[in-house]
Amino acid sequence: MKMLKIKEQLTVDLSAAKTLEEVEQVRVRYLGRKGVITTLAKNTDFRTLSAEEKRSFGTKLNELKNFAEEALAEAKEKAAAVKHAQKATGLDLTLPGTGKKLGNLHPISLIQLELENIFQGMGFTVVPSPECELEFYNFDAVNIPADHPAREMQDTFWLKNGMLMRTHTSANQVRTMERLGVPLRAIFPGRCFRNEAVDPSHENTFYQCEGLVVDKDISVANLIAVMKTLLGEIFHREVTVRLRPGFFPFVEPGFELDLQCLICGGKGCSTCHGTGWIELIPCGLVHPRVLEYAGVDPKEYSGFAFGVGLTRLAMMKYGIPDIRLLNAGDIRFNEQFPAMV
Ligand code: FA5
Repeated sequence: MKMLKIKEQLTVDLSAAKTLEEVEQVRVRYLGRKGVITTLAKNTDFRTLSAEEKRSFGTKLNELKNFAEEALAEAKEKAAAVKHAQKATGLDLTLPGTGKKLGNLHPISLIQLELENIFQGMGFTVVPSPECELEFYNFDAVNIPADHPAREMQDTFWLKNGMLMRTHTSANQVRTMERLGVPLRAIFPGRCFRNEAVDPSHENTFYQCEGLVVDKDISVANLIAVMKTLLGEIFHREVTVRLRPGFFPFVEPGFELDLQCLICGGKGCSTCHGTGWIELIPCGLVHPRVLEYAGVDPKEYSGFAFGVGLTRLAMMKYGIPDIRLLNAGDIRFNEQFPAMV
């Protein structure tokens, strides 16, 4: 075997040797009395070599020996460290896998990825947004001043430094306009927090996906077209929705888009509180004052915004009757959803 080949083969053999015993076997194979490197000189016919070739052979052989000794010492050290860790923790990292499949995506992640895909198809940018917010962006910038009754409906968790856990993804509206400028088409999905009683459809920690479009001549017709596309793509079937007036200080006019409950088919159940409807997507045209807060001229630009209840959307899509199942961390629940791809 040529020296280069020996070097390559030694490297391969050592990478497969995980235990101290296996490393020792490799040492014997290469540097033992009858080892490949040891016998290299014996098997070479020096009579056929010139003085220069003999010198070169000697240098290369020494280099190979040094390489082998260093590589073996390193492998031995690694194997000893694994053995030590194994002893200390009882964990054997060299054991083969159990053959079990990889984990599943949580239904919220699944629905979020699906939504991102749909909106990206409509030219929206997916914008990351902070969960811990300044009071200004969560409330004042979306036209909810300190004395506004809407603040009471969204009580939250306050931090000692005066910041808060955001109550809605609308907190990112003005931030996004400031960052990206207008015109813009963006969604910002994420976690929200509210200090409220938990029941089958309310959690203190839940997900929303905000959408914001600002451009010239935006109207309610644009908003309805986007909502229709969204629901058609999400449910792949006929669903019944209703649009009714809704009040939010940061939109004018404002609407509530409700979905007929898919758990009970509209008859009334604990998920929909007996009403047959689930409040799913509050929406409306961006209030001029919000545009002004972001430094956008409302005479030139208009826009629409919506806040999809991502958690409730997942419940409707996958037939999950109780919101508490989503945060329970029960692996048997997660395993019912499509595996990770
Ligand atoms: C808002 O949070 C507004 N920011 C939405 C909005 C955005 C309106 C843009 C207009 C324009 P609301 O408080 O209704 O609105 O919450 C929106 C959705 O979040 C609800 O329809 C519901 O699906 C979901 N949601 C609200 N509170 C909870 C909760 N405690 N648990 C689970 N989902 C909730």
